[in-house]
Amino acid sequence: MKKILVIGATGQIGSELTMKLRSIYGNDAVVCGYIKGAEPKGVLLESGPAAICDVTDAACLDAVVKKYEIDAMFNLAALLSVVAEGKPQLAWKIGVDGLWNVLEVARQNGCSVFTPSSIACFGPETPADNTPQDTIQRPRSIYGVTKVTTELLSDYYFRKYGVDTRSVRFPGLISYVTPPGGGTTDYAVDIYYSAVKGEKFICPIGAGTYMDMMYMPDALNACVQLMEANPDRLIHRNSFNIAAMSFEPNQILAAIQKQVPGFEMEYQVDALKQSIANSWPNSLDDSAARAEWDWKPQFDLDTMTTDMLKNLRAKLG
Ligand code: VAH
Repeated sequence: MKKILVIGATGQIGSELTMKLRSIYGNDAVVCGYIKGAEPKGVLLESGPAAICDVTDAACLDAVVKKYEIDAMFNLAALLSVVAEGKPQLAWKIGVDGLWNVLEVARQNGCSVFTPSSIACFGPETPADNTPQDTIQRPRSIYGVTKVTTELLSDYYFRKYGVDTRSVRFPGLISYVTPPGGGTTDYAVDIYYSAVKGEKFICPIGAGTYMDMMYMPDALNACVQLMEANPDRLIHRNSFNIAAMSFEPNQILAAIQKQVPGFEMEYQVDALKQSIANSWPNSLDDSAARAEWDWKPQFDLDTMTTDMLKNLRAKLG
């Protein structure tokens, strides 16, 4: 990768991925792609080039790719699971129609493409524990439906046109930098904010509900490592299971209480979030990613908790 476009660069993943890519490839090598109303600010704006880049506008996308001589695109444009349930057609328009534009522009301009999938691509018929790399995918959420389509369309463009498409199935991502935007796993970020603010946390996900989670630094490493992997080693492409930890709300509460004595939580289950979470796996088998491109997470629940609390205390003063 020499000249990179991050589409959705001001979102939860994009804002940190853009800065990580700039630290590796150089500030001017990474273009921050954004849409009106979600303009970059601060260091994201000041540290390198930025361009309006709406995945639903193929001509706009093509012009940006040509202007900056882009050879790799990270397509992070999507509505997350809870928001998507309220706007299913928009979720499809951004997630799938938008992907068609990204893949066509990539085909015409010789770009590689990373479009993340999610554990949301699985459904209740999928084996829930140690979910296999290759297994049934019958998601119940529209977000999951767009993610399965993302995987199939990205593999199609690789097989039919030779477009270098790669991706991972992200679990819930936890970060102190940019708050999450409307996902089922957002509780695992919000709980840290409550702990640092000294507030009781109201948990919308029921006790005993396991979901795969990952600290953002590991997720960002996965993006770069996979896109830099030797293509001859790749048996899979779209999309790799990756895993770091799996926990239920009482376990993240206990991990925080070890460092914030007296921190309390109360359950007020959100029916929509709970129904989505119930349809997702409890844990994933990520042996294919480990074998094909040496995936290995660095953070577990305790080390993530230490780092989250330290950085949130600094951020929130
Ligand atoms: C969501 N954070 O909750 C996203 C993610 C696996 C979860 O895709 O919708």
